[in-house]
Amino acid sequence: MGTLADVYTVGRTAELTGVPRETLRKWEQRYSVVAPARTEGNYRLYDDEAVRRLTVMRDLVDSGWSPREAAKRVLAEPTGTVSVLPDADSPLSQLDELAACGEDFDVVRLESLLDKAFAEGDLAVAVDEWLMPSLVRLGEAWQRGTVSVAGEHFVSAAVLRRLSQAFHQLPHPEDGCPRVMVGLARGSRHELGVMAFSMVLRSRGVQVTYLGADLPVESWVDTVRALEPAAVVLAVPTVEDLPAVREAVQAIAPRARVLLGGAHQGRVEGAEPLGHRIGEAAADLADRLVARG
Ligand code: B12
Repeated sequence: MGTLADVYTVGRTAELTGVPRETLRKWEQRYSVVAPARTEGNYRLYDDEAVRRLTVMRDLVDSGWSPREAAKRVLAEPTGTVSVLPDADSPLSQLDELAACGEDFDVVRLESLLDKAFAEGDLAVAVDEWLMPSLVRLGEAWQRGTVSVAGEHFVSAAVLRRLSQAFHQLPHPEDGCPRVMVGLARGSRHELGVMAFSMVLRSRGVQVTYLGADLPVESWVDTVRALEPAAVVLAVPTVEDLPAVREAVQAIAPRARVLLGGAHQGRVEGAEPLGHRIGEAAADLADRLVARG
């Protein structure tokens, strides 16, 4: 993150989330999913975190949840993850620790926190129950101003290092295993979700060709042609990523199956949404591909 987040009017928020204005007001008044600030003229102003929450809420409602249940889920854990955690002493139950490291720049504490979380057994559980909710808290701390831009970069860089290390250390899947290409569209830099997804996918016996952030559409197409993967996975972490992801999906879909993750995954036609739980989605895709292969 660089500068402070933008704010949006109710009309713009309706456009960004695909939720009609009336419904936005209802979700605020009945379920308190968001608490928009007001202008002097009493117009509502929504911030980026509100847009993200409303988008996750809309996805849950679209997939059959009642608004009441969806709101409870979004409020319990803003990522839409379930907050049933192992036990109080486990690092997995300490969701504010990661953000706290962004305040004191203590690299020893940060790296040992990451090591402990990933040593707790199932990688998919560590990602869904701890890493992703902790990253949301980090974003909120940045928005409140308790974590600086440098603090947020310090933490997210360490997370990327740790995920990359875990990925690297996993055994290579055998020849003939299904191959999946994973990365982000042009201009898109929120890499931690796709990297975590790649790590879990590889741990389940899939050959992952990880292409990283900010890949131009022409490179996606050329590489899909050359490698003929069983599937291609991208993410839509912010609303600003939508045009580039839509362009990439249109170009790739005639050649390969495209699947999407990230908060705004439900807003792209021609691709299959993977849901909001990275570990579960990766394990599920691996099962589907390995069973077929
Ligand atoms: C770390 C971080 C960064 C780092 C990223 C480092 C890296 N190497 O990845 C850096 C510093 C680069 C960064 C930059 C920016 N950031 Co930033 N960032 C974050 C932060 C704190 C965590 C991001 C993250 O990894 N989230 C992962 C999960 C937690 O997020 P998610 O997208 O909601 O996804 C959920 C699911 O869909 C699923 N999921 C995610 N990915 C995938 C992938 C697959 C395959 C699957 C199945 C599921 C899945 O997991 C999540 C949990 O359920 C978030 C806070 C937040 N709430 O996310 C802000 C946040 C995403 N950033 C934000 C902003 C505004 C920016 C900047 C525009 C700031 C600026 N002015 O420069 C730039 C844009 C960069 C760009 N061009 O893309 C906003 C985005 C709001 C919006 N517009 O939609 C957020 C939400 C902060 C906020 N609360 O306002 N950022």
